[in-house]
Amino acid sequence: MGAVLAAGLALSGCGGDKPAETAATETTAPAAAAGPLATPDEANGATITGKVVFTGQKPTMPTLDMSANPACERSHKGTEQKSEEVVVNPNGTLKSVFVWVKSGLPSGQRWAVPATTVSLDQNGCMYRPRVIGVMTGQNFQITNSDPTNHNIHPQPRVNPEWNESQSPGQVALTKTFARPEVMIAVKCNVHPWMRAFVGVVGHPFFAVTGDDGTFTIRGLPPGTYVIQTLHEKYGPMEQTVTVGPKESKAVDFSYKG
Ligand SMILES: [Cu+2]
Repeated sequence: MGAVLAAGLALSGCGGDKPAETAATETTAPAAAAGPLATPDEANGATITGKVVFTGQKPTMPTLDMSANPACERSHKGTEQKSEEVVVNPNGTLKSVFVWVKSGLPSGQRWAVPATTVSLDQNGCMYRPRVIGVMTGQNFQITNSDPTNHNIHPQPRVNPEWNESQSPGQVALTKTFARPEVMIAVKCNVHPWMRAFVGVVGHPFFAVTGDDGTFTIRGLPPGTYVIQTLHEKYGPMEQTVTVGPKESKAVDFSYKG
């Protein structure tokens, strides 16, 4: 797919009447030199599943004080919004853990960017969800469901920093990050309690734990992989796992808190 795209660009750029120049452009194009883009092999690839267990004393999260912004406070209709820095699910697992293949993929392999757009909403003056994963170059879309202004301010170390405000009902912002970076913290300049995290990976093998604390990574080539989990408070954990074609293996992680 990448080679086709590169050839198309080379042809349109040269007008079609200079074949020698076209050929030279194709062979020097980085996309052509790096080989075709791969996609996860859902039919014959391996699957790594697991859950992230929390074994420690469940921490008490503070109630967020939204009184400085009545629109935010009203959106919770009198119920308390706790900090979501740590969310232990009812089944004893940990929510919002980023899980990714840290190493072990074939070196030099380039991966197609998933066509899906990842959503990050501002709702009740909270980022929903708190943690998202995107591949380098993959679109993610930021929406504002609140009747108040927000200011989205990612604080990357490797990618360029930006900061944009978004008013109620404003059209969604569509963004990408070009370079791998796990994780990028996102804050809101208006509401200091708002926090999100974006894991940017150079391939499509990542997941985020939800309300059941599980994750599934599908379509991996056979190989030996380092799987890393990352939690914003409890940090990283790693395990190594070897999978064959069509093989499915479970790898559970356990945070003590
Ligand atoms: Cu905000």
